[in-house]
Order: sequence, then structure tokens, then C-alpha cells
Amino acid sequence: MKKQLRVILISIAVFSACGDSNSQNNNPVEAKPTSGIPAMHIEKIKLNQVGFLPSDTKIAVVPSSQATTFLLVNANDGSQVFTGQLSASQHWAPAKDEVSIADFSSVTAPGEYRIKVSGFADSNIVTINNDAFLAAHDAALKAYYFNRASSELLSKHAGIWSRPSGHADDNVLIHTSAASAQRPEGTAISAPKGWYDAGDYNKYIVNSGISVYTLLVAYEHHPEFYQNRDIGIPESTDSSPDILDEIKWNLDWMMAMQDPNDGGVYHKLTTLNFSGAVMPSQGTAQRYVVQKGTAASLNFAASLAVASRIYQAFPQFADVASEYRHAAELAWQWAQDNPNVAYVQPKDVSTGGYGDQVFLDEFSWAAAELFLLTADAQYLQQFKQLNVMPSIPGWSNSAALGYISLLNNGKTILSNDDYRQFLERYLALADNIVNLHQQSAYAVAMQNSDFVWGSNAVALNKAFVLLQAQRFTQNEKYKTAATGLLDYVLGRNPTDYSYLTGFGEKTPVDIHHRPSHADNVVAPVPGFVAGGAQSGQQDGCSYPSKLPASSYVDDWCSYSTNEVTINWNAPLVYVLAGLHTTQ
Ligand code: G3I
Ligand code: 9MR
Repeated sequence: MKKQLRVILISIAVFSACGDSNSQNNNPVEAKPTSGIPAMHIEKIKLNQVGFLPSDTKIAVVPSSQATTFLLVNANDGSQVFTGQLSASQHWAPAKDEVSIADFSSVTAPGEYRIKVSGFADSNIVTINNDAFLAAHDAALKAYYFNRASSELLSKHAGIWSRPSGHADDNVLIHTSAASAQRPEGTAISAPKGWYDAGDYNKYIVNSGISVYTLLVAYEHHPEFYQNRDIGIPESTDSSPDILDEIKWNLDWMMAMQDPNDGGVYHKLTTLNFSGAVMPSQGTAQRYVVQKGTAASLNFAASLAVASRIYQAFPQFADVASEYRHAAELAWQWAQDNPNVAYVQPKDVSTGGYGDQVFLDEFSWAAAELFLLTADAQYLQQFKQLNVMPSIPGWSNSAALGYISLLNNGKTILSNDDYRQFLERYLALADNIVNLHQQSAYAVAMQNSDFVWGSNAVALNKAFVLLQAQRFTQNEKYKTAATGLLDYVLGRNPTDYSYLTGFGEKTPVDIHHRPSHADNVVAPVPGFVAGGAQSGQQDGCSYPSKLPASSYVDDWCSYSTNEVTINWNAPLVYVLAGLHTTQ
């Protein structure tokens, strides 16, 4: 049913585009001229389909052709608003694409426009508006609510995606791999709530750590923006910001993943195998907590330390904030005593691995957060001794996160020398991204090696990194490159998809998300970022291209490009809030 609709929607998109933008051949191709009608290029003009802020850099990518100029016209009456020169054509390796850039940044008047280039179909709508990101932001944040475990979603909050509760998780068994003297195999514990990780229904601490962190700092850096944002969740009527209420849903679960007897943290709460494509309430197989580990314990320590720092400012959360602090310190201690316990997937478990063998980055991150929380100089000492350099964040790479926290919060407690050194290292990372942006034919800081499973989150995490550099230096070059990466995810990419469900003229319909697939509602749950293009094709689906930035298919079968995940949405939430508030 859903698939049929997808085919119809795609056919309409293809028809209106006068061609198939998913074509394996990424070179501009001319359709056979029919008498009297000029030849049209099959490739499309690509741009952010959600919107631009008036002060944004505004760019569209135009496939190479004879054309040298472009027009921006009013979408309603066709009147001409702006004429510009196309840049010289350049090659973009990730899609083997030859393209020019149409830069219409000087147009700042709010409105709806289209770009016209001779020989091409008119572009999708160009929206310029001060509030262009708000609906997308709220939906990207609300996606977490839609992925709540142990909760019924009422129609007054969830609309057509309302559903019964699933996974109470009040009778979770200790798996053999997690057995201890106090909690032998088969002991039942209760660990309800939390967010489903992704398109599957399991809950993984490592991936929760970075997701919670990114959302927490979205709040911390933009408190006024979040003070009165109402995203329509059950807690919206209380006095605390919705984003903190939503994050707390997951923190409540995370807290139950710590063994109170020793402070160690279980890697995941999971069924033995992935469930079928059923609704949450139909996923009734036994759930287990599996193996304690160093990565899980440190992710837990770091993110609970950040949570304690932030929630302690709210009287209603004073008690939980001190519980978070205590839990973070215990988990850190466990990791000190067990510094090298890698997650090893037990033979009878086949769900997501999130196996990480390198813990220096997690130690570094947790040390930074515990220093900021406790002001205990020993933690800073450890951070400095570890000497881990910042890099693009991801579920297995938290090296940058400690730097981000220290540079945002540490100015008054770090020595000038330390602060300067940390900033220098951080800006070296951000400047590399800016260089890539400036050299890119698409004006997008993405290269072949960035197209891994979850490539859209690589783009968004780079934008997240850049917006910090912007905060520290006020240098607009960081924001420009961040905007390019956001534009990439929202449509300025070779597939021509806005990868955010529900937002854009061409957007994923058949995401690898069990509720979206099983709910008999045609539209997918809105506000989720699809993983994005990458050429691994680990799921064996059929793809239109093998090129890194074109290997994507909007099909349930494609869990390697079309799944959604909590850690991929979080940087989108941050970036939309950051760009909106700094315009
Ligand atoms: O680390 C290597 C790197 O050295 C190499 O250059 C690169 C080349 O492709 O591969 C890197 O490993 C990749 C790894 O992610 C780290 O990025 C693997 O190929 C890739 O298969 C692996 O994908 C992970 C995937 O699970 C499969 O394990 C994704 O990062 C991860 O986001 C995804 O997570 C799943 C959960 O397990 C279950 N829930 C859904 C979630 C999203 O699909
Ligand atoms: O649905 C699963 C998805 O959440 C995971 O990211 C993915 C990789 O671990 O695996 C998916 O499950 C597939 C399983 O691995 C193989 N059989 C088909 C399943 C999807 O229908």
C-alpha cells in the first residue's frame, strides 16, 4: 500500500521534473528534441526545499550546460526578481557531477520564488522567510516523542500517527553476558521509557549518549528560544521547556541501565533479534539488558554529567539533577576500574552492535564534563593527559564533545593557556570543514569518505561543529559552511531529496522505521532525517547508482540509506535552532 503510494508520488515528481533525477547517469543528458520544442535537460536544479533565512547564503546547484545566467522569479506571478551569473562549471567527485552554482544571496525579501535556467525545468519553490526553519525544527524535535517507548501516543499529540503503548520494559531480564553476583542471569529488572533507537525498537546506551548530549546543548545554547516552544507533547502544559521534558523521557530510562551495585552500565536493552515490521504494541518478545561495557559507562557518565549541569537550574529538577551527578560519578569510577571492556555481541543476540573498541575519546569527553560539573581539577588533568584531538562527532566518536563543553562553559575556570590551546585545536577542525566547503563544486563540505552509513548525520554533525566555531569567533565563514551542509540535507544534493520526512517537495515516504511502515498511514512519521546516500549497500536492495552521494533509495528495504535514528536527528535540531536564533 505504502509502496504503491511511493511509486505514484515519485511518478508525479518525475513527471513534473520532466525527467528522472535518480538516473544512474549523473551527467546532464539532453532529451530527444521533438519538433518545435527546445531540448530539455533531464537533470534538475537542486536546492534546499525547506527554506532560507533572509540573511542566509542562498545557493542552488545547476547541472552544467550552455547556460551562463539564471533568473529568480516570483513563484506566484512569474515576475522577474533577480538575474545572476552561473559560476564556472566544476566537478564534484561524490556524484561525478559537473555543476555550476547559482548564488542569489542578495535576495533577502521574504517570499516564494523559483529559479529558471534555459533548458531546465523550473526549480522547486525557493522559500525565503525569517521563520523558515521553525516547523522543521519542531518536527525534528517531536520525532523523539514519536519514538517513545512505554507510552501510548494520543491523537491530541500524535495526530494521525497516534498508537497504543509498546514495550513496557518493566520485566527485562539480565542476559548471561550481563550476569553478576547480585544480579544473576534471568534476574528481572525494570527499565521503562526511553526512545526507540531508530527504525528498530531496541534502546542502546552508546547512541543515546551523543543524542542526549546534542539535544541538551541545543537547549543550553539557546535557552530563550526553547523557553516557550510548544511542540505539543503531554508535558507541554508544565513549566519546564518541552525539550528538557522530552530529553528526560530518555534520561529516566538511561538511569535504569546502571547497575546500582557497582555503577557499571549495560550496553543495550534489546530483544534477541530484530522484530518484524510491526507496531510497538505487537513487539512482545522478551527483552534483555546485555553486557556492561566501558563505552556505555563513559557515554552514560558524560551525558548524565551534562544533564545534571543543566537540570540543576530548575527547582523542580533539583533532586534528579543530584541523582544524575551521583550516577555519572559512579559510572566514571566503574570505567576507571574497567578501562578496556569492549562490547562483544553475544552469540544469541543479533540486534544493533554499536561496538566501539577505542575509549580514549569517551574518557576525554567524560573527564571534561565531570570537570565542568564538579570543578575537581583531577578531571581536567585527565582530559589534558589524554590529549585527544577533536574530530567530527558520531556515535563512536565523542572526542569533540568535551572541547565543545569546555569552550562554551569553561572560560572562567580554565587558564588562559588551556583555553587558547583548546580553541586552537577546535578551530583547526572547523577550518578544515570550511576549506572543504570552499573547494566543493556543490558548496557542500562533503567528500567521498563522508558517505558512510548515516552520511546525512556526518553532514549535520559537521554543521554542528561549525556553529560552535561561529559562537567562539563570530566569523561568518563558519555559518556559511554550516548552511551549505544543511542545504545539502534539505535538497541541494544529487538525489534531489529533502531527506527530512514531511518537509520538501520530494521527501522520503518509505523510511526504514517500523511504526511508519506498519501503521497503515500513508505518510511517514514526520520530522525524521533519513540516513542518506552511501555506497555500502549492505542491505542488498537495488539502487539507482553506486556513486557515494547518489546511492540512496527511498524504500523500506534500504536500512543502510533510509533508516532513521535518534543520533541523526539531534544535530538537525541543534543546527535549525542555532541558525534561527543567530539570523
Ligand atoms: O569504521 C569503519 C571505517 O574505518 C571505514 O572507513 C568505513 C567504510 O565504510 O566503515 C566504518 O565502519 C562503519 C561503521 O558503521 C562506522 O561508521 C561500517 O562500515 C558500517 O556498517 C557501520 O554502520 C553502522 C550500522 O548500524 C551497522 O552496524 C552505523 O554506523 C550505525 O549508525 C547503525 O546503527 C543502527 C543500529 O545498529 C541499530 N538501530 C538502527 C541504527 C541505524 O541504522
Ligand atoms: O531493521 C533493522 C535495522 O534497524 C538495523 O539498522 C539493520 C542493521 O543492523 O538491520 C535491520 O534488520 C534487518 C536485519 O539486519 C536483516 N534482516 C532484515 C531486517 C530488516 O527488515
